[in-house]
Amino acid sequence: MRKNHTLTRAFAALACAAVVCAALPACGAKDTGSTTLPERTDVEVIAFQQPWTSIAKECTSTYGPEGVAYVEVSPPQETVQGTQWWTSYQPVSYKLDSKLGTEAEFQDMIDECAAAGVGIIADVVLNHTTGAATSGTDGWKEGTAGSRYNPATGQYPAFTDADGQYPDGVDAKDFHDYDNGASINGYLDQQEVQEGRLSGMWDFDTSSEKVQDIQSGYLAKLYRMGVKGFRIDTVKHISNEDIKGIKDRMAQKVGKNPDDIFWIQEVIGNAAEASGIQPKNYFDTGTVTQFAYASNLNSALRGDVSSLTDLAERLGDTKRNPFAIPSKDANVFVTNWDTARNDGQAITYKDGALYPLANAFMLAYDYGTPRLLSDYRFSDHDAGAPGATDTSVPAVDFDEACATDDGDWNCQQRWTPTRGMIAFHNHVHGTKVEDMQEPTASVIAFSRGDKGFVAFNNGDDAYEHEFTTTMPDGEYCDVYAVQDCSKTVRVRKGHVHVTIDPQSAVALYSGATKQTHPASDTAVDPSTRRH
Ligand code: ARE
Repeated sequence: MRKNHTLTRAFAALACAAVVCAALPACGAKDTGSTTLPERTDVEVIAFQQPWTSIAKECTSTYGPEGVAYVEVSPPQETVQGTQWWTSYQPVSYKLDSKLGTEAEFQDMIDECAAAGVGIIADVVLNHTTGAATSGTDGWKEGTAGSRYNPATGQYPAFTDADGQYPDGVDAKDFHDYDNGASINGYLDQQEVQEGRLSGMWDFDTSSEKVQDIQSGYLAKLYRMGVKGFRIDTVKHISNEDIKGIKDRMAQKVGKNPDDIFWIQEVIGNAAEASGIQPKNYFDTGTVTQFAYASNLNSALRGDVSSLTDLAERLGDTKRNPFAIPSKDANVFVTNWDTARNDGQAITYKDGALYPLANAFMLAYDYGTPRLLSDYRFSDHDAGAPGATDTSVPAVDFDEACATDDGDWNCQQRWTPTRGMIAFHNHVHGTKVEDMQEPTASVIAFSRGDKGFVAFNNGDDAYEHEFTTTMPDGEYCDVYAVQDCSKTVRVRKGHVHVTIDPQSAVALYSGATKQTHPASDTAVDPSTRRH
């Protein structure tokens, strides 16, 4: 059912004004006429393993008012059954009936998020279906929507297309048969990576017209429902020609220019691997994930944060580094769900204060489009979302889940530094990073034109210093520390004198001043705690 957008929008604005505005700098920043919505650019949050009904509510109460542009949802199609999170990455049909909700709930989520100003990005898995069964697990099985499939023979009759052109779905002939169904053993041979089986999963022959038709039909359906973009899983395992073929067909089906379709491709760059599977092969079809960004932040935040001064040049300048990804093509993140679960690969919520600090750097700096992660807490790599069964994940009430510091969910989307830095990011958009300063190895500071200033300290001691800044004189809210402007910082004649707490930051922007926050002594809502 379509929601009344005007009403929902008005409600979001009201909620913003009544509940969070005193605490949320972005509120009131841009008057769009009848309603007041925050500034919004390109910030994306991954709502990992969250049911559609829960995301819809979070769009209205949090993502919309705080200025998030996109929420990336876990794969929405039918999958194998199982409590583990990674069952989402083993599709058995493109029916929108998964552990995370039904097609009707998916549609409602798209509509409710749109009403709050937030676009949905669907994570889509096109490279493969499920693990090929070993002798102990042979035979027909059922997916989360009850579709039958046979992982021993490669029969997946429910992969039909919307037009009824392929009523029998797919079978073994529709998959690559590299080396008699061998799994990928290394990444030096492009053909092996793109035609072999990833972790033993049946690998679609994405060069075939039939497969491209079925998959582009699935994407077109999502687009027509209102999905605003796609995160394409495992793109380095699909040739760039095949990816282009699928995207072009999908664009044709929805009557759009392929260049106008937001397309984020998961390509894990690694200079030691085959040249045909590197990120640069995919710049023509969309943005690519910049895993080097996560690993650079990981080492810098645990060591010398001052080493980040030339990060954009190191990672983005293709003349300097043949494996670089230009800023406009890069999708950046501190961690995703994979790196978060692989010990030591990234800074995660388990690293305490370093995690909001790393995310704040990403939102303050100017390289790539930023992606945050809303995850649950875990100790077991494979564990599904709290309460997950073989076929469903229970709805999450984030007001409740985020009320204390030790709940099941990390609630990153509600932390004070997250809210403040999203607003900062949206406000300084279009300005350059200037006046870089690194007075010690554990401190780095810069301005964003005349619109923002930020200083980071990853050391164990507080650091007091007078920095220079290109911001005009004024008394600004420290949006990293507080939501209610109870802590301010003065800029005088291009100088700003601050004390930065250990493993913390100071952040100010011209949209959040003492004047725009009259209720500076308002108590902060506990559900919006820091971390
Ligand atoms: C699960 C089980 C396996 C089992 C398989 C089939 O864990 O034991 O064999 O099912 O039954 C996720 C999980 C996997 C899970 C899979 C399917 O992480 O554990 O397998 O879902 O349920 C490579 C790819 C990259 C991929 C990573 C994980 O290149 O695309 O591996 N990332 C995406 C997603 C994952 C997801 C999948 C793909 C599968 O983000 O969440 O897997 O859809 C080097 C290379 C990288 C390589 C990396 C790890 O760094 O450069 O390219 O990444 O090593 O091998």
